[in-house]
Amino acid sequence: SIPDMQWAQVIEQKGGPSVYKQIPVPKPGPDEVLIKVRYSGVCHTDLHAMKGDWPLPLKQPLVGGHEGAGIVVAKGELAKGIEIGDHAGIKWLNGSCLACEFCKTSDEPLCPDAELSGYTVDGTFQQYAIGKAAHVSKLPKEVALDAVAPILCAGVTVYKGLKESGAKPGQTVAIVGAGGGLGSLAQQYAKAMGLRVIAIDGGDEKRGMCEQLGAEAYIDFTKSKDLVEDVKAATPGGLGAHAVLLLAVSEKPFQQAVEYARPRGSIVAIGMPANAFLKAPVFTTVVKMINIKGSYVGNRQDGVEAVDFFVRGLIKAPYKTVPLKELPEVFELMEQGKIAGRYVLEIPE
Ligand code: 8ID
Ligand code: ZN
Ligand code: ZN
Repeated sequence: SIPDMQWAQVIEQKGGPSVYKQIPVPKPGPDEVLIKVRYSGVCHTDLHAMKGDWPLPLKQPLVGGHEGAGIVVAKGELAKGIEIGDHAGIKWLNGSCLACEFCKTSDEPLCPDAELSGYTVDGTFQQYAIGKAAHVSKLPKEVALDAVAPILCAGVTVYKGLKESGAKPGQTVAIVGAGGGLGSLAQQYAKAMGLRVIAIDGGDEKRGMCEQLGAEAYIDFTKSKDLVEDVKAATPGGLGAHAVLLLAVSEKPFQQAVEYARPRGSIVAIGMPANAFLKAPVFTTVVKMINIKGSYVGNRQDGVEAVDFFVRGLIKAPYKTVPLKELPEVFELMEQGKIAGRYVLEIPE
């Protein structure tokens, strides 16, 4: 039976902190499902939401979280294609209008009426969370809910970003921020897609992890004397990377990537450091025919495909599990750039 009250992490005002407290259990609307969340990954976006450092208004008070995996326990009368008892995941895109031109052409993330989990609507850092039936990800019952949680944002996002990069099997992708949550999964998706990986991040713990995940080279941005030359030297023929995935939460790599991208290469901006700008010399961009673009989560089918890679056992990235009440400690480590891989919160039963 579904209780009236539940435990949640609640951000009461911009800047935080996130407070562990009891709040009412929400009721699903006609086109929604209620999911008993068992695990939720912690994405750096959740930290941006607590800080309120993006130019996008957010709900207050707010329950964060958008990598939630659990079990459907209630549904509205219009919720189709999903049943009580099914395993399901809530992603960043909690819902969209399904009627605008973007929704109709499988660009739901661009929907002007998109609802965002843990940002414009309450997310998955609570025992019971709501998602639109059309957008929740169905998960096979044999899949472990803790391990699959990070796929719901980090996995989908980097899989889509790699597709958007246009990199083909055998080509080289430089992953900037490779040691973080998105980066660790990006290395596994890249490998599964037949790409060669150069990992860029800082510190020896991340070096060890990246080497285990299959990176052919690890470049430590905190130690390299000439990062551009080091990245180029790690690519076949020294020509530069066919694709660069920018996942870091700092501005510098967004202004540097054009220097080590291969001629005709692509640069995909995914990380969203606050107040940062993409800047590239026009001359270099033109004469190298560089393609610079952004990539924002994925559509529903990208979600299906990203989960499918995971279900087939192709994606194995490290994560650590801690109880929901320890979210503030996770945010602290994240702020300091000290997390290799992902943290997953275990939600109390
Ligand atoms: O749809 C999207 N575009 C989307 C989806 C999900 C997340 C975008 N994001 C954004 C988040 O909001 C955040 O801004 O992607 C960014 C990365 O999220 P994350 O992977 O969850 O963050 P993390 O685990 O903290 O990893 C960041 C890594 O970047 C490294 C850090 O050491 C860390 O490992 N890093 C930094 I900060 N500066 C670096 C630099 N100069 C760097 N790595 C290389 N060079
Ligand atoms: Zn996210
Ligand atoms: Zn729409």
